[in-house]
This record gives sequence, C-alpha cells and structure tokens, in this order.
Amino acid sequence: MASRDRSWQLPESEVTPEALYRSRRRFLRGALAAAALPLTGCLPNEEESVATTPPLDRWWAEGSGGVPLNDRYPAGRAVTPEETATTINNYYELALSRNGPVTLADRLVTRPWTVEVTGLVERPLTLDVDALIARFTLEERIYRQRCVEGWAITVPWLGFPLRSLLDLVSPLASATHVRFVSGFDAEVMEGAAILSDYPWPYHEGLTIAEAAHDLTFLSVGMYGRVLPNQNGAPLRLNVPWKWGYKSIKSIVRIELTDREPPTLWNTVAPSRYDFVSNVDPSSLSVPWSQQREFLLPDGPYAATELYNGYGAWVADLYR
Ligand SMILES: Nc1nc2c(c(=O)[nH]1)N[C@H]1C(S)=C(S)[C@@H](COP(=O)(O)O)O[C@H]1N2
Ligand SMILES: [Mo]
Repeated sequence: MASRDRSWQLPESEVTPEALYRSRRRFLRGALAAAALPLTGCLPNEEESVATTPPLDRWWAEGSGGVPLNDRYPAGRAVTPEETATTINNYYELALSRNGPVTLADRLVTRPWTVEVTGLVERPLTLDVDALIARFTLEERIYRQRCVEGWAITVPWLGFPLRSLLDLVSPLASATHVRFVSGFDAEVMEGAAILSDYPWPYHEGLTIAEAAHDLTFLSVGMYGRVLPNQNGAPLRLNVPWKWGYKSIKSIVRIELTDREPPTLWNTVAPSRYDFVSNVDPSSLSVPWSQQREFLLPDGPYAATELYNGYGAWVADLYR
C-alpha cells in the first residue's frame, strides 16, 4: 500500500487546521502498521465472552450475523475495507497522525468503562458500558462518514439509536441540547500532550432534535466485531450527515442541557467549525474545496453531497 500513488493528497497546509498541520504526519505515507491487525487484540477469547453481558456475547460469538442489518438508509457505496477503517483514524488526543491511533490503541483501557447519562432528565443513570448496552437491541447500519479534511469511508456499525437511550432517561421538557464528553487518559494520550492548549477532554454537542433523529447512532462495534479502541471503544457516536468530528469517540458522559454546549473544534477554530457542521459541498469555512471527497483507501473521488447524502431524512430538521 505504501507505494501507491497518493497524488490525490492536498498539501498538508490545505487539508488540516492551521494549528495542527505542522505536526501532522503525511497521510498514509510510510508503511501502515498493517502486518499485525490490532483488531484481533480486541476480540475476546471464549472465556471472556462467556462472562460478557448479553447481547454483546451474542454478536462476539456470531459476528454481525447475529445482529440484523437495518437497511433503511442505503449508503449507495461499497463498504470500505475493514483494515482501512480501523487503521486510518482521527483520534487527536491519542495521536496527531492518522495512522498513529492504531499503534497506541492497546494502551487505552476501554473496559471496564462507566457511562453517565445526566442533566435535564427524569431518570439519570450511571452504568457500566456493557450493562448499558444490554438494555438495547443491537442493529447493524452501514453509514457514510465524511471527514472535513476531505476523505470518506463507508462502515458497517453495530449499535443502537441514541433515541433509545434518550427514551430510557426521559429528557425534561426544558432540555434543548445534548452534550457529549470523551474519556481522557493523560498518560496515554500523546496528542493531547502536544496540543496542550486544547480544551480536553474532547467534547461535542447536538440539538435535541438532531439527537433524537433515528439516524443518530451509538456504536459499540463495527464489521461484526467489538469496536476497536482507535475507532472509539467502547461507545461512540455516529451522526452521518455531519462532518466526522461531530461523531465523538469513547463517550463517558451524555448530558442533557438547556443551552448549546461548547464543542472542542468550535472553541479551537470558531470560523471553521460551527456547532451545526452539516456536510455541505459548498461550504467555504475551511480554505480547501469541499466539492469532492476521496474514498479511502484507493479512491476514486466522489462528489460531496449536501448532508452527506442523507438529505431525504434530515433536511426537514433545518427548514
Ligand atoms: N474523542 C474523539 N472523537 C473523535 C475524534 C477525536 O479526535 N477524538 N475525531 C473525529 C473525527 S475528525 C473523525 S473524522 C472521526 C473519525 O472516526 P474513525 O477514526 O472511526 O474513522 O472521529 C471523530 N471523533
Ligand atoms: Mo474528521
């Protein structure tokens, strides 16, 4: 792979936020750490899966065959190779390079893991992530993911709609927004040490209407396996009609609020990354064109679509 032509790359200064580009590695240059697929390190052995709370053990044992595919939202694109989607990542607090997170992923401790759902809700809860997952019926969804930097992937996620979790805690009528916070481990997160002036932990937000939309998904797995750490284990968001940075990884806290929560990228670069951040080919907020996107790993380019192609389902949210 390393020898393939990467001429599609834009100059780094055009594809990355100013504050980052000098420290970013060259996208995909050099060998991918592909020889030993780290995913296998995330798969439980048989003993562990016996001890796991259902339904996770079911799909660990059976792969995604045990989880029904919800094909209500056709991606209209080939699924990206698993090796690509699990080795080319953005996880800035972990590593600034796109192939860095996978090399550090084993150092993250993502189980046991506690998730807190709190704020303006009738029934706040604090639960071990596997006990939380056990409350929901898992499904598989194949979604496009479009990074603001210009690349796109198509991934079969395993999880449940965020809506189901909101129903469980019952937001109060006063709740207007949902705030999400990632876990943080200063000892492992080398990226955060370099970007030491960023407001870690990573945090994001949605309006409550966006959060309650059926497309908004909480993933616990991908490609029929438990979510690898570099992809945001044990629990990450997928909001496929928004720039990828809204899809926050490794969530520890979900908080219902009555105001628009600050988001990390908006705080760092407000003119580039607004709160809404819907995919839009005509966006001028970054100094590179968003008209097209490179389909990892080998192309071709595809035309960027408004709402990343999900307009039929989400455009009404913005009228
Ligand atoms: N906590 C956290 N979540 C994050 C990020 C991050 O740096 N930290 N990067 C975001 C960006 S920019 C993208 S494009 C996607 C990448 O997800 P993937 O690595 O699973 O493809 O995760 C998003 N979620
Ligand atoms: Mo991104």
